[in-house]
Amino acid sequence: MDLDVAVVGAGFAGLYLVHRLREQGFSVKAFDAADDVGGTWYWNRYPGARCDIPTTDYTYSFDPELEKVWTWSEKYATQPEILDYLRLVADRYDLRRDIVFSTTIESAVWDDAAARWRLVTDKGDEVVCRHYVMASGCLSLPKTPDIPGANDFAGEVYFTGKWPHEPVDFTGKRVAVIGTGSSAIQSIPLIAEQADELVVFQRTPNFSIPAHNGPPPADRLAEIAADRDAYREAAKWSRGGVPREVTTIMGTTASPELRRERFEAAWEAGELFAILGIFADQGFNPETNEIVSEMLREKIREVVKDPETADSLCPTDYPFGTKRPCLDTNYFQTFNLPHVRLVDLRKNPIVTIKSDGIDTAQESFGFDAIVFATGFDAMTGPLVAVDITGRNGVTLKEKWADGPSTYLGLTTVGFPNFFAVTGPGSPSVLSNMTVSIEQHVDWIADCLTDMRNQGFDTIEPTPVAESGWNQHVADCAAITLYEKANSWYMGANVPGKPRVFYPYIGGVDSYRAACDEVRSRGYFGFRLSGPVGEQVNDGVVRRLQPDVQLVIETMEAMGLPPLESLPVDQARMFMVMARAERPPGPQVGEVLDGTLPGADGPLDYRLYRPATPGPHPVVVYFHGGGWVLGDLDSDDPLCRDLCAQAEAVVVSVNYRHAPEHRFPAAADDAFAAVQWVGANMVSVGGVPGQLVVAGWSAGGNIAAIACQRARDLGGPDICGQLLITPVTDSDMTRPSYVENGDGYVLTKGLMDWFWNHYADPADRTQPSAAPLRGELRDLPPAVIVTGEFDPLRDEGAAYADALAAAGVDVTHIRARGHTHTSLTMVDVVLSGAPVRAEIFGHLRALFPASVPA
Ligand code: NA7
Repeated sequence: MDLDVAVVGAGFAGLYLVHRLREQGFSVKAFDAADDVGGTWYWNRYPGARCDIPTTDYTYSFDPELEKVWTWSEKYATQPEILDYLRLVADRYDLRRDIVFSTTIESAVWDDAAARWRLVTDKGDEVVCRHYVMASGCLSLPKTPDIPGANDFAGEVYFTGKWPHEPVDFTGKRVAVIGTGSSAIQSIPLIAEQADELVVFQRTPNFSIPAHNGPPPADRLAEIAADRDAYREAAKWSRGGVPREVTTIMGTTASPELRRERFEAAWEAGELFAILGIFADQGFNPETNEIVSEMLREKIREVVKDPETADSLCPTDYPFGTKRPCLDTNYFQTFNLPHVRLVDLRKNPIVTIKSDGIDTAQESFGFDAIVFATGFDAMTGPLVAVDITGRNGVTLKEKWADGPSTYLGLTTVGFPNFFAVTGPGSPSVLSNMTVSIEQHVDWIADCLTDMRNQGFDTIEPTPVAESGWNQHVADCAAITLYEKANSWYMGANVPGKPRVFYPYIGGVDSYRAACDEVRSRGYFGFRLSGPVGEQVNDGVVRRLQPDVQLVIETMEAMGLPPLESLPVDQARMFMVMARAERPPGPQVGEVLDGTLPGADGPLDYRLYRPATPGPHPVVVYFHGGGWVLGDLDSDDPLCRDLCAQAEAVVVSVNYRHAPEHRFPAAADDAFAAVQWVGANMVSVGGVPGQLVVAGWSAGGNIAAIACQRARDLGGPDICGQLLITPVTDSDMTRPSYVENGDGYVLTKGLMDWFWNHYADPADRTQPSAAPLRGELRDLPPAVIVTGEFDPLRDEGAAYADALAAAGVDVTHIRARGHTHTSLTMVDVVLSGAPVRAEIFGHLRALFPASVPA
């Protein structure tokens, strides 16, 4: 067999691949170990098996006519109904003639000379193909039982993921169910209806909400009927693959009444995306997550009568949503039945399975049947189960020994013309699978068609693109709570599996945009070759931190006028309005407002004192805002964070602003303030000798200048300077101005506006405006922070380099994926938190050890 494309799997993905690729004129065959279509829905025939996305959405959308000939009977259809649907699809598009059933692909080797894959089946047949697509599903390789004695049981053994085709009857039997994941939670109530005795062995309790199953919701059906195309399109551009309004309500700031109202509404909806999206911050903020978790636990306690059982069934050691929540029908109620028991393996672990039952540490149980509902080697398991050898003889299993590495979750370096549908690093299991599958299949079909049209026959991602994507996938996960759970999303359910976050949490919408962009930029990040030669458009498709990107997109969507187009008073008003809803920043011990003498009259300051007993080191801080905007409130959350994390008294000074007070008023005030604090260290609660001068942006500019003046004009002694994305020069021709001059909040136009308000062109090259042009020897040790997407990046870096060249001790922190402003957005841009922790760690190191009195 010599094919254009060989596909592994005949489930949702494989079926659509065969259809789509055949339509595009490719020769294609799919191979499946089963004797019929269905994939997941072929194997998972356990009692109660249903989808957990409403079936109105868990459906193909590629053909409107198909939607007319099929009607789902329930909100969450059963496995037999979904399998019937897939059989209908196979018949309707005559797919079976290109599917080879009862056949497993055991190995695949890339033949570089022929630019083809050579596959071998379990029957020993060879299949040669140009492209090889694994459409083998994310949850298709059941986990091998990792319990001692698992093979010794002489009674009936069942795996939920490989359930027999003939009916199983538990009537009159003593049955064990091991596991309390989705499969167990769906099957337990039905097994309990038959069994004489049912014992559920639970390692980790799961959150579950009632599915409220029944006919498909009328409102959803009406919405689809009204405009099917718009509905399906909205699904494609939604976060999870089901159209939903995304809330901006934060759990921490919502009133108790609003929290309850939103929770009960989601509970009534009985949908995963509803319960996972009650509050905007529940997936990020542990406090909000705990609010939701506790309401869910209350529901469990309301149902389960035995308090000890209820207690065991309440998850307490991972945030809600970080293990996939379940939908159930009478799951918790089942534990009130007299013949059903829960064994909490944390209190009473399994010692061994034996021929006639299970021994735990405290008890011996006899059983007639054991049901293993122990889950899957998820996502990577089915891919590395095939012996896939790429270029240079490296297998996929070897390459992924420390965790998967993909470009877009679709492709991987070293494996040309190899594609994985819903692979690791794609939204896959975190999304409505059918929407993600269609998107992947369409992308692959478009890609192969483009290649054929353009005369390429091989495609492979570049190492740069792949490592960039891996980084982006990790960045997206890092700001969520997912990494706190021992879930199969983290590979934690399979002993020895690398602990990384396997799927992509950035959203179906963002993901689709990235894939579309890759294609529209000439297969950006891919190497293509063929008779026409070679094409490489190398690069990283997503370099901004995901939350920074979200902030930028949100601001763009608001269509705000550029600040530089506004008169100064309106720009200031806008800044005040923009911060109305922002989180307040961390608690500190005390906040006091006062005045200190500036260069030309009193200046307001705000003092933040840590909660710990003083005295403390002192940081004099100058806010950002281009010498024109900003005040004591503008940088308040950042000052709190600085105070709390560096355990320092922070004196934030409101210097005079331009255009009312032009150059060098701000710099003069900054130096006066530093002198005053230096002279009043003890009275502000500071340790003499432990004074750091700090600032952000224009505040970093005047902080740097104050350090130069203190050196030249007799003090005070300054032990360090912290300059966060500072203005150090007036030269706007450096590459970062070209690369980042537009689109990253602080623009070149805005910087022009600031400079014009602040200083005459002739003054801008003086060291009091451009500290980079000053004398740099004998300055205090510096921590300098630059943002990758900041127009000021290169002048900040130039200052770090110049200080180092002048013999000053410098730590330069390059904030990857950050802009000029993003690090200051405390509790909004969560990816800034680890960077600030690093900054404040270095800041603490600037303080000399205090001399005991
Ligand atoms: P899951 O969700 O992985 O659940 C498997 C369950 O089995 C889970 O409770 C596991 O506990 C438990 N388990 C696994 N190994 C053991 C051992 N050795 N001892 C005791 N208990 C064990 O798989 P499902 O099939 O239920 O659901 C998979 C997905 O399909 C689901 O998320 C939906 O998307 C549909 P653990 O939590 O690992 O401690």
